Amino acid sequence: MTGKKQTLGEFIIEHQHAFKYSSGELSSLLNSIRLAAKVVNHEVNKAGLVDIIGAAGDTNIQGEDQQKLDVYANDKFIQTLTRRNIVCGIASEEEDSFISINSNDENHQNKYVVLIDPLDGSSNIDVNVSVGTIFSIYRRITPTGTPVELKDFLQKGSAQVAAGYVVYGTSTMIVYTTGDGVNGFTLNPAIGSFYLSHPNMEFPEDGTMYSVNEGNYLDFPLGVKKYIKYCQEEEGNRPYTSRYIGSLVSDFHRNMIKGGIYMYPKGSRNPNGKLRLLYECNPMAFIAEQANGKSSDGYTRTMDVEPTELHQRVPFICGSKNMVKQLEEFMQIHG
Ligand code: AHM
Ligand code: MG
Repeated sequence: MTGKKQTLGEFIIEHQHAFKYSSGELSSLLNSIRLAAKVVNHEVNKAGLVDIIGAAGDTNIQGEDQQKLDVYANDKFIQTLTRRNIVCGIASEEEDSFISINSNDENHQNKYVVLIDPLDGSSNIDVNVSVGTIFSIYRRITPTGTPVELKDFLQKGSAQVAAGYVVYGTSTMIVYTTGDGVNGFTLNPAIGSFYLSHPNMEFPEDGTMYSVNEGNYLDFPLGVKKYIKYCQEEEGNRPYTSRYIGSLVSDFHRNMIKGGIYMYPKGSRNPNGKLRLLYECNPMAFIAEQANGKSSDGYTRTMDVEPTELHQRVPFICGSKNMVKQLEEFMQIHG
C-alpha cells in the first residue's frame, strides 16, 4: 500500500456532502462503526491465542449457540454506537428485540437506526477462517422526539441509507455504500488506519464461481438443483468453480471481486432459507446492487421484501447479474 492512499476517515469527510440528508450524523455513525471494527478486529486476531473462543453458554434468539467472540463483538458495536449518542436505535442478530437509545438523548433527536450482525460466520472462528460484521442503516420513520418503534426497523431494504461489511480475513477490510457506489478500505495494522484500496467495486456481469452448501442439495427446490447441474455441465465457460467458505461476507466479497453467485435457498429444514433479511440479506443486497450485481429470493428483489419481524429469514441469491438472472429463470420454469 502506498503512503498516498486516502484513509477511510478522509473519505467519509470528503463524501459527506453527497449524503441525501447531510448533517454530519451519518459520517459520525460510519466513523463509530470504523472504530468498533478496529476493536473487534484486534480481538478476532487474538482468537487463536487467548481463551476467548468457544461457546459462551448462551443461546441466541435463533436457538443457536453463541460463541464468545459473538458476544464480544455484539457488546462492542452496541457500546460504541450507544456511548457516542448518534443513533436512536439498534437491532442486532444477537439480541431478542431492538434497543431504544435514549440515555444521552432525552429528546430523541437522533435520526438513524442501525441493524447489525456483529460477527457473521462465527462457526468459522475456531478453525481460523474469515468472519465478518454486517451493518445496515436507515432513517427512522417515526418522528424524532419520541422513542423508536419496531416499525423503524421493519423497513424495506430499498429504504437503506447505507450498508456495509467488515471482513476479518487475510487483511481486514471495510466495504460500504451510501447509495453512491461501493468502496473498500483495507486496514494497515501497523498504523491502525483503513486505506482506500478498492475504489468503485463492481461485480463482473458474468462469473464462473458458485457458492452454495451442496450438502443440502437434496433439500433444494428443483430450479436450484437444475441450476447447480447447469453450473457443473461442460459447455462454453462451464463447469463453473465451486467455492463455499460458509461465511457470507467472505463468499460475497470473493464473488464481487472475481464474479460469482451465492445461494442460500429454502429447503424443508429451512423453509425460508437460513439468512436473516434485516441483518444479512438487505445490507448485502444494497451493496450488490450498488456494485452492479443483483439479489433476490429467486422471484422477488430482496430489497422489495416487506419485513414483518426482526429476525425474519428469506431465501437469498446474490451475485453477478447474469448468473442471478439465469438462476431466476431456472426457478421460474421448475420452481
Ligand atoms: P450465522 O449468522 O449464524 O453465522 O449464520 C450465517 C452464516 C453465513 O455467514 C453463511 O453463509 C451461512 O451461515 C452458512 O450456513 P451453512 O453452514 O448452513 O452452510
Ligand atoms: Mg449471521
